[in-house]
Amino acid sequence: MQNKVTAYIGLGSNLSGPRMQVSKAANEIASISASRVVAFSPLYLSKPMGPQDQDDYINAVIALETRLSALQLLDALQAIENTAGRVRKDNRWGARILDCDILLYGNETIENERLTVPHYGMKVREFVLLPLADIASDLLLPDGTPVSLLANEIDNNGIVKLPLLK
Ligand code: A4P
Ligand code: MG
Repeated sequence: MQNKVTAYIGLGSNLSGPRMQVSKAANEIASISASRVVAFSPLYLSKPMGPQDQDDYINAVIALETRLSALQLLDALQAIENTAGRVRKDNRWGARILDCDILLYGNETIENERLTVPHYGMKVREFVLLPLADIASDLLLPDGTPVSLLANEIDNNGIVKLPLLK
């Protein structure tokens, strides 16, 4: 088994009870083998990126310490998406029950048929940068860019941080 790596996972949902979907996904991520959740950001309510004829999204980011390889982690996340009832459609950026993206995998840059890490959109998405900065304010991307700098500079697009549920 390989060394421990901290991976950051972006969660998004805008169908079938998005808050519940994201909370349920967080619980399932907590039971991924050889892994441990080290932080779970607040939930955010964000305007849809892409087609506007869809509901707002719930987004959050989880930090996961893992001994799985990046591809093993992707398999585990896709199984969680499938269990949630995710149906893959051809409509780019369309509504979805659950999206689990690997934003970062340690300090690695990965480019293969199944994975692009850092996630290709993460530097320009407020619904990724704000929750990520909440749980990893000192983090640098593999190219050296501070997450806090990106989070401070991004247009917030009307995103709202939700209060923690009591
Ligand atoms: N893949 C490559 N790199 C990665 C990675 N780093 N993490 C591959 C996860 N998967 C990765 O993914 C398609 C393929 O990407 C996978 O089979 C995997 O091998 P998918 O989840 O089936 O497709 P997708 O998520 O619909 O595509 P895409 O382009 O990644 O969607 P996005 O870019 O994530 O956009 N608006 C708001 N407010 N909040 C959102 O969360 N999300 C989307 C989806 C649109 N608008 C949104 C939000
Ligand atoms: Mg995805």
